[in-house]
Amino acid sequence: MKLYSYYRSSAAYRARIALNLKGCAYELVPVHLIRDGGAHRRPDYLGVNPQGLVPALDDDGTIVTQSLAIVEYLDARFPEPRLIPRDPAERARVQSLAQIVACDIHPLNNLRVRRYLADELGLDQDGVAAWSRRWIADGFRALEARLAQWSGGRYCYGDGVTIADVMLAPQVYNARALACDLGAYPTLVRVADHLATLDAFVRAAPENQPDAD
Ligand SMILES: N[C@@H](CCC(=O)N[C@@H](CS)C(=O)NCC(=O)O)C(=O)O
Repeated sequence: MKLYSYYRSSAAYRARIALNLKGCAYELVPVHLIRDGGAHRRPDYLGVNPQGLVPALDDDGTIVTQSLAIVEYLDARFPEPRLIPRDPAERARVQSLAQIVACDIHPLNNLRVRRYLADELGLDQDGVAAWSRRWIADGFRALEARLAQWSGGRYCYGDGVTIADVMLAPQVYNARALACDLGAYPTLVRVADHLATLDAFVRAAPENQPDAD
């Protein structure tokens, strides 16, 4: 398998965690999002993902884009450890946690949105950072309420790793990079701190990627 990835991309970080949890060997294909205007905008990469976003997974010719779809694909293809429970209620719960991050926090804060705020709407660096912190706080408030009900203390849901953890860890990493105040989210922080000790998560971290510069 090949994973098109950029070390600082939190969506690619999710795919790396899932691949590691599943014990998959994969070749990492770096796609630099900044240098020379961004390799993700070049025709060769648009042939892989017409959205021009990382990550993209190539499993022997089967291309999967969108990190949630990549995690679901890997979970179907390599069932252990199961990241999406079979039970309909549990499944819906972990998906709802995952989607708070992937659908409601992250899309407001990705590179192209931050560039639009800076380049076209004229926000300065502090303004762009304040924007990101605002939407992270919004999502984290809801996550904290849910985790306080559903977490066993080490994972988002119950006592095992799920797709919700795969989404949470990179988002907390980003929040810390943006100096967000996480004081109001003790359960979320406890879970994230535990996840950060796990081998699959450590190996997926931005600073441990071969393309980190
Ligand atoms: N919903 C997509 C989001 C992918 C995404 O936004 N990737 C970012 C990096 S985290 C990207 O490629 N950004 C390039 C850009 O915004 O120009 C997913 O979950 O895979």
